[in-house]
Amino acid sequence: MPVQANELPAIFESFGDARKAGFLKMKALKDEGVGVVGTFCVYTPLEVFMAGGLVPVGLCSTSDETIAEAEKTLPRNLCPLIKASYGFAVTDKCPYMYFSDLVVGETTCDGKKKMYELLGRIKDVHVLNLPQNQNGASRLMWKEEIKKLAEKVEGRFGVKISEGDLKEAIKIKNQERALLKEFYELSKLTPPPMTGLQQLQVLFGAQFKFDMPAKLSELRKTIDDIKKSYEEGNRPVPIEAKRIVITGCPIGGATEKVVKAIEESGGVVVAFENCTGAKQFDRRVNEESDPYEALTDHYLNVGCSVMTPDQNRLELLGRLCKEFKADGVVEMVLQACHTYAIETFQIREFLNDKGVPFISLETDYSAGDFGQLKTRAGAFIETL
Ligand code: BJ8
Repeated sequence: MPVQANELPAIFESFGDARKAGFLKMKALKDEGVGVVGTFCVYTPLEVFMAGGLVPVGLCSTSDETIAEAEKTLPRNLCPLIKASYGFAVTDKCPYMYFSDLVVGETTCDGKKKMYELLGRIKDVHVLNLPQNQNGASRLMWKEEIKKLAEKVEGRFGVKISEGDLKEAIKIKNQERALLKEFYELSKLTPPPMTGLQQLQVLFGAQFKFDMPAKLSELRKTIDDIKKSYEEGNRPVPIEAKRIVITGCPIGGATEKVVKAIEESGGVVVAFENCTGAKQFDRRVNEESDPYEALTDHYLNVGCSVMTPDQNRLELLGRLCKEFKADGVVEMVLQACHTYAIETFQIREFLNDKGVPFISLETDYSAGDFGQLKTRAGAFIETL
């Protein structure tokens, strides 16, 4: 039986609309003279911008609208996230890119770092030199990169970033992490109190709410409302729905189709291991130690296939499968994403050992393969 996405609509509405509604709010912030920094990756230490009184915003594009334009410059056989992000920059169609005074990229995958060279011709781009592993020497290098970023921000925006400012920013960002974690952990319940699409609306939408105190209280209210509704007996998801954990490339916008395909085939997504979900909010930054040390440890330890080896992704995925009582794991790999596509082998092996069924689905930002995704997701769920 498909899960009901129409329960509790009001609770999720404001997050579902957040990306669009945020355009005007960002314009108002710009009019007030607030500096904006666009970012692409979960390795980027957002606290540095917050400490400088700036507003960070995620720029990863999630629609295929500008891919044709991007392909005039970039090769066709490239990850859609990279093509779309570049496409929105050259066409000026993404207000967040347009409003960004500084764009911060990172040397994660080869496609992104080469794209940033071209992006640097149209925007002020600063690239963080992200190490490829998480050992001691890499740690020293990453700490230097974070310090250099703070210097860049100070110079670019004429602000001073003290250790006290950083500590304050860490505290505030940790509050957001804790609330988002408390929110998605509601889906540990059987049946979960929300569909995966509803969970995704909040996780994805939260990044486009720029008034932090208002966002924190809205998240608190969302959690309390969901709990209350569940206690009153509302069950938007049937108990027999198969519990799925999603892993792989970032999900949102066009790739929501993968969640839809699962949830229209008798499954329910209970957790997102990827960058849209737990990978961002599972851990908190240490508030006691030196802020640069704390940020270095926190961000370098993000589990992503761009790291070699990538032990931390396995650790988080294994934990989520256990805690959310997963019946199966679905991986989404974006076309031409080599690091995730290769790592599929290790993920399958890891989950096989644990006895957790697994399927990997490759897709892009087009709508054309929805039928195929649904057939494959449906066949997988039938076996669970
Ligand atoms: S921490 S997942 S945001 S790198 S999908 S552009 S890897 S070819 S998005 Fe990512 Fe940071 Fe990792 Fe998260 Fe390249 Fe792959 Fe495209 Fe990717």
